[in-house]
Amino acid sequence: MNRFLVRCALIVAAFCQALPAFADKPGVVILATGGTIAGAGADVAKSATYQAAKVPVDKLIAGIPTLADVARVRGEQVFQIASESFTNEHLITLGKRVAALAKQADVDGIVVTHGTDTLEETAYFLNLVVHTDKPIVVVGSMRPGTAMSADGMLNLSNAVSVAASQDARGKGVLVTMNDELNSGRDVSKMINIKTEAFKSPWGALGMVVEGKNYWFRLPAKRHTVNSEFDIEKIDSLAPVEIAYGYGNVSDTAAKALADKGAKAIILAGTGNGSVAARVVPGLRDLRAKGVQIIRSSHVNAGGFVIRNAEQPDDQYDWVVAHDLNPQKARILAAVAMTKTSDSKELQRIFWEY
Ligand code: DAS
Repeated sequence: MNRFLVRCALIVAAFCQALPAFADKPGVVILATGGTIAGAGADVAKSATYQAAKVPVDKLIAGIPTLADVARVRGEQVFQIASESFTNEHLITLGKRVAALAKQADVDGIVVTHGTDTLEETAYFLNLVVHTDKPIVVVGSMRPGTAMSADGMLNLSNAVSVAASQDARGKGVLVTMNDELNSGRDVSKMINIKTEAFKSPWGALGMVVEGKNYWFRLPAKRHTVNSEFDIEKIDSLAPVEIAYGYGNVSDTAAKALADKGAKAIILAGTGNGSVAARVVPGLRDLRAKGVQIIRSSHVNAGGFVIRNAEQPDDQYDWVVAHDLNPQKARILAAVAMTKTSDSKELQRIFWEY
């Protein structure tokens, strides 16, 4: 009997000895949604041929034992989909879960694992609607974990260390890919085949190297706790669609989207967000019927669309998306139009966010 009691005492002592270290560590929740970071392929030599959204979150966590050195980590499988299949409803569900977790005292940071195709949209959406200064880090990977030189393990490890860090608080939603710290507002996927796929037109905020954050700049636009939009008061997003601009374009797509109920059309325009002269009358008809027309640019490194440059926006009562690419402009318009349909208010919002 004595030997049994001694063994119990030793176990309790060991647990108490380890407890402060474990209890002292920040709490990080990983919300998994799918994508390549959860992808699996049949061949270690295949980094582009695989199936996304296969590996469950607990397996992702188990695959990186060192996470426990940084934080008390637990996972939730919110979705298991390729991110090209995200919908507005997915955004709302995810946003509400992030906001609820951010309120919990035992949660110090949140990581969202996500496909890379629409990662930039989700990151921007969370940046706009989740009221917390705790780190929220969105992360994906360009290669599945089954491939040589897979990038997901380090990307996820970096995301957890950033989410667990004090100095990442109050910087808005962050994206950690390829050792960089990018703003969820600015970053977008610039190419679909390199591990260095994500770039911010105005530069990364910093780097994360061996678990340490190195900051070089801070976000300038409103986000998270300074946002006028709150996911707790949003149950659906306004229907906003995108019409692509190119040589020989007509107003067919914009009109068809409006006929299907779009409350705003984002013009993925050429160059300065330019609009072909033959398309303007049809767009002005849509504006007269109450549809918002928002000019963005589909130039690759990010547009810079300002009012009344090549289009008389004041005369047409159109809005400009400034430096937001079309897919991010859609997110902002879809959120903003849950509160206003006034074009001047929308323009203020596009300047501020
Ligand atoms: N289909 C892509 C996606 O889920 C895979 C990826 O790159 O994550 O976004």
